[in-house]
Amino acid sequence: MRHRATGLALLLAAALAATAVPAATAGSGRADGTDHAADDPFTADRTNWFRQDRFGMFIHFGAYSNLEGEYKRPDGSTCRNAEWIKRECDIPMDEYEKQAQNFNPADFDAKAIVKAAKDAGMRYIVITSKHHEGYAMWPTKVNDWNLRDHSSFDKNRDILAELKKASDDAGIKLGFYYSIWDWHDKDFPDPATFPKYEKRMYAQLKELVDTYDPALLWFDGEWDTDKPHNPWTARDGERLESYLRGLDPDLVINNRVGKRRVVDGDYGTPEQEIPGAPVDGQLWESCMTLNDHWGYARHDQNWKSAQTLTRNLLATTSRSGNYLLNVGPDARGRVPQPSVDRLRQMGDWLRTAGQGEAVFGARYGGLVEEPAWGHVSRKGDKLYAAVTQWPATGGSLHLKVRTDFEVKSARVLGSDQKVTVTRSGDGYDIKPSGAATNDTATVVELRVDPGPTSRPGRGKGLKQEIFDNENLEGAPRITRTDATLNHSWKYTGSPAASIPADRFSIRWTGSVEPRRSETYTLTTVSDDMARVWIDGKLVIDSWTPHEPRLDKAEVRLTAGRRHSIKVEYAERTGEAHLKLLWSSPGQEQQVIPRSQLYTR
Ligand code: FHN
Repeated sequence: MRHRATGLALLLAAALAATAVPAATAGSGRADGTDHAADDPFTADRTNWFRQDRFGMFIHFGAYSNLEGEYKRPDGSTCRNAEWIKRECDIPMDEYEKQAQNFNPADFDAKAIVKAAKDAGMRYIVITSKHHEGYAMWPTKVNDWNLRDHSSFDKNRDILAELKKASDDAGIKLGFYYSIWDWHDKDFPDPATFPKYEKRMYAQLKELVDTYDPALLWFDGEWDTDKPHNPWTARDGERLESYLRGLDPDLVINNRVGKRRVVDGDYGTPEQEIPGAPVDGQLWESCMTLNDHWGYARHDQNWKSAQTLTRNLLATTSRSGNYLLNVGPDARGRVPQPSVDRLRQMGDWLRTAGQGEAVFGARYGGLVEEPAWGHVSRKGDKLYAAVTQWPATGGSLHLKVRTDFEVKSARVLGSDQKVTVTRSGDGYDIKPSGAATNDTATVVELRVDPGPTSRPGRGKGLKQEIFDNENLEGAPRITRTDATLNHSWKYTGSPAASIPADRFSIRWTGSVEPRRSETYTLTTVSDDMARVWIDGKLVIDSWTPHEPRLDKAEVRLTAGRRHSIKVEYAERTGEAHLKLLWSSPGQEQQVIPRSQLYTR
């Protein structure tokens, strides 16, 4: 846990941070030997809360909220939008600033908001600290375009501090959304002056980290766009991510810190959609609105039903994702009652008969294919089949297996009805004897024996040979043991101080020992080139130079047996990344751990 700056320390920190010079503007020197892959987000203690909590509240709240989704143009016409209203309704900046001067969210009640989140079963909150409009929702020292200095709000209040205290008191994690894209800062659009904006952005982020100790930073506004032009690059993202990890190594950071790619940050951020299967190569979180707008829009009463929202949460969990569901407080800071009502209904379902076990701490079912009649998540030796289409009387539910496992027992949460489970064709038939318990999803809990998993190995890693050329030519410059293939050298890093950031190559050799006998999916995340052999067979061939990308192969492995492995990698110029992950029906996705890798 980080210390929290107060008073004078905060002022000093802001002054120091304002002079913080992002590495790039300090010269283009290469930091050879730097590897930005601090850990494996799939297994790191740092990300454990994120992988267990599954369900969070997004809050879009800013000066745009003061307009409540509607702007009357001088010609008398009405323009509707929410957090994009300034841009989409072409509101002149001076007029936008004038309306913000009247902003007074006096009814913002952090305790009530945190209660609404808890009532929903939400475990973390992410609030917009600064959206594209550039308006800071905390008393930043960096400029006066903020809720303290430019509003009619009580100048003794700090809503982020109020939310931080309420969240801490309730045992809920707090994160901040921060938009890189800034419509207000005059230095933003021009690449020549962008570094001045960047310094201010770094200073603001340091204020947020030092003052409120957030668990997570949710970046946005990273994409190539105009009006105003957005100069942000992947290299800018590398610098920012590195700076933030230096401020707080515990931070969880999303992939929009860079350019929303599999190599940026800790997790992917699909928006208004739920991926149809587990996402390869990165953790992920789907963010979604309750109606059709992120910011408050008085006219938008198109609320999703609690049934839909709860089923979305079940779908997300069953694919090892998180669900970040948004509320947009109005001009007075109040969360709309239809939002509060739906969130409470979701929480009621989660609290009933232990149905929340299918979500909290649960993940991709793995052992079975996802059925058409619902979603299957796994937690230890339990599978939770959340049934959204209950069978007709006498009917059964079929589960297609992905590996051999045994069902030891089955029960319906919240009902004492008998459930029979029988082997049938390519899987199991689940036959309940009674009715569904509710109209959202009835959960059948299956206690399973997932089959033999051998003890962790005693491996120390693979033999690694590093060449100071891109063709694996000549004698290796460095030969050593590499514990895991989990590397993000990015633009400025390299495998060792003696190896330049460009034009190097690596060969890893040895053996890999699986803990289960089943079909494994090997996944590489690479830039520029990579290829993998297992037992002498080329299974991944991505030997054409490429941007960061994923490649996968399925290989049958036998528990306890050491399968020979060879991995080759080459970096030409630009970014450099190489990760090797595996997953199987009984093994959740992770960077292949050191214990299962041997130098011979
Ligand atoms: O432009 C923003 C939008 O206003 C909202 O904040 C969403 C939420 O993730 N993100 C951007 C659109 O992708």
